[in-house]
Amino acid sequence: AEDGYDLWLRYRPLPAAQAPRVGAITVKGDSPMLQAAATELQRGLSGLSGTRVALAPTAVAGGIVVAGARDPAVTALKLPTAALGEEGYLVRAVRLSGIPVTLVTANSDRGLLYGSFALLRRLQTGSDVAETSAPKVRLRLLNHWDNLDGSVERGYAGQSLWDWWMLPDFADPRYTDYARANASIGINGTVLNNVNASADSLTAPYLAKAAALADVFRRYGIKVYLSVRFSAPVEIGGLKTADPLDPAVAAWWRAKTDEVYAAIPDFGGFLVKANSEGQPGPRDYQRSHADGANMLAAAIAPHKGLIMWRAFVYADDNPDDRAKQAYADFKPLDGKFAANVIVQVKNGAIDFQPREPFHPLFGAMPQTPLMMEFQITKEYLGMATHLAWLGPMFEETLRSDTLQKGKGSTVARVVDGSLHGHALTGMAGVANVGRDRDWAGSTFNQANWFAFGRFAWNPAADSDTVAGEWAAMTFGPDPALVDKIVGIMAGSREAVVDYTSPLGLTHQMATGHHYGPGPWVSDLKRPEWNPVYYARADRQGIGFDRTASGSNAIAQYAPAFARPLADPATTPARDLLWFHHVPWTHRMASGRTLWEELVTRYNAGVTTVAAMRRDWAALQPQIDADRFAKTATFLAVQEREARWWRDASIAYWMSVNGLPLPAGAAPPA
Ligand code: GCW
Repeated sequence: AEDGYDLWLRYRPLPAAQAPRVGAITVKGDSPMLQAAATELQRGLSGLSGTRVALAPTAVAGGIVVAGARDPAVTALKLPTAALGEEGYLVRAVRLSGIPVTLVTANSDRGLLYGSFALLRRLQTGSDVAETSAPKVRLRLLNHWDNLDGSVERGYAGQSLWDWWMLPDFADPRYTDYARANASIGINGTVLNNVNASADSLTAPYLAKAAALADVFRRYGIKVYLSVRFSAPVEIGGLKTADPLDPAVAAWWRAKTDEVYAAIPDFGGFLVKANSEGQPGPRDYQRSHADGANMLAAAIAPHKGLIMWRAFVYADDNPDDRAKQAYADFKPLDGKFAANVIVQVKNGAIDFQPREPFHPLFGAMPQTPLMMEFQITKEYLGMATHLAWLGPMFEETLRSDTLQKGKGSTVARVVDGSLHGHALTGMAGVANVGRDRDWAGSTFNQANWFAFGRFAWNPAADSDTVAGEWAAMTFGPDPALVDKIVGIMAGSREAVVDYTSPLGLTHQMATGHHYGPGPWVSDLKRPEWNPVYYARADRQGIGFDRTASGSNAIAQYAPAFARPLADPATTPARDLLWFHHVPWTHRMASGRTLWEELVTRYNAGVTTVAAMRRDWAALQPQIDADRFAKTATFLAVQEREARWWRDASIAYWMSVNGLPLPAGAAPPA
């Protein structure tokens, strides 16, 4: 039975006409990484062709050769390998010393591994094998919000993959499959533990466990990183303070960092959540985020390690508008961070909502490397059950033009470093994987993991293309089937926006677990925990005024970007209520009133999910029984809950505005 364990590395026999006919696989070199490449190619090609493909010491006509660009036979071909950099690859049909082969070449073993996976992907998707590619972003990392007790914060796919109890002695074979999946999409690092970090993760026993994981991941080109708790010197170091400017604190971190590197020589670095949601940080000692980051940066610099400092600050001294806080805290620190610090910024200024305008920090800190943080796990988008393909969300954010250096100053160009000339670049995705057989809680959630890797490799990637690749690898390369699956995926995130928080509404979900509607919630301790804080609905109107007459958050964007946002008429409808408080009678470009439009959007969300469900049902003959049934069940849940969201939200708005349900917009039963 298909249980989804294989993810997109599914390698089932292709139809005869498409099946690869490979003489043999020749991998020149025997480093652990090249052995991993050889094993993967053999497994993949044997699976896809339906016959066992042999490994051969020398090139065979019609075979596959994996060889570095400095191999004399490869050098003789004068291929454009210089442009591949350290991690890129080239796959091409060539004559190698006269023998016709498919060549995978690169400047490093890691590039050869990526090229091997790329070749398999091309075969799985029925594409021509020729491909030249290099990543545009240097750090392509998963962030696990995994706790040491095995629970996963905002995880919906079972317990943590990391069996801390059995580590370091027993390395579950699953760790290897995790590494294979990540390497296949170019992910080159993983932060093992939750940003709400336990200081214990830095104690000797846990460092040994992390080292055992690093030993498994290394041959797949994946470095290990840890989240650290800023007050660790107090909690596990016996110091009285964690003040970053206290020499004893700095000395403690230096010694601790040396200990980390003694256990894991190629350790990547630390990720820090400080002074946010109750976490300790430098502000506890009247020091700045830069003081904190730079102290850690100095400790790790001798090892060439990195500090990823999160800009998701959300502290008790929250100003008039939560959306403004990160910019207010970090913008003044531009240029003050050490060279091995990168500031990690969420895609939007609130918190991973179904839709947010891009975070105003992107493009606003030219002297500071900024990395993107996306959430792959669907905390606010229906967790495991709802089908929400995040490709369009990644694409929408990355293609947004900040206008900070004129037209074309896209978020993608901030993230890839080209806008302000930074070599230190990165993208982090909050992982959605756990111990479920299918890793991600649902088949379609696997697609979001895949998409994250593809967009981190190339922030200019195209969502539909990525969806097509994933669908072909996951369900087989029949173009008609792939088209239908891509069709189901394409509108799914917009549907979630529509049935939960249309037209720029945000943070309307129920308290704590964040599942299901809660627009009426108003009694939580902190104002910005309450949905009513975001919608600001009353008898006259709805929406959060972020123009000059309100919080003026729009002033945090480049003037050219902010200008149209000052007026509801020139604000995109999708962001209207994010930036404006408007009367229920406000006339939309569609000709409808805002109230009519809102109801129309809620209905559209439900209608789309119903259509997704019908389209999936029609695919039953083409999909294996188990994966078909689970998705069908989840889509039924999603349709029921889309109606719940819509009906509860509309009923609540009616209790506020006193308006009848718009004529002609009655929700379908
Ligand atoms: O989205 C919120 C989550 C918290 C999370 C926090 C963060 C890890 O609800 O669970 O904590 O963001 O990103 O730090």
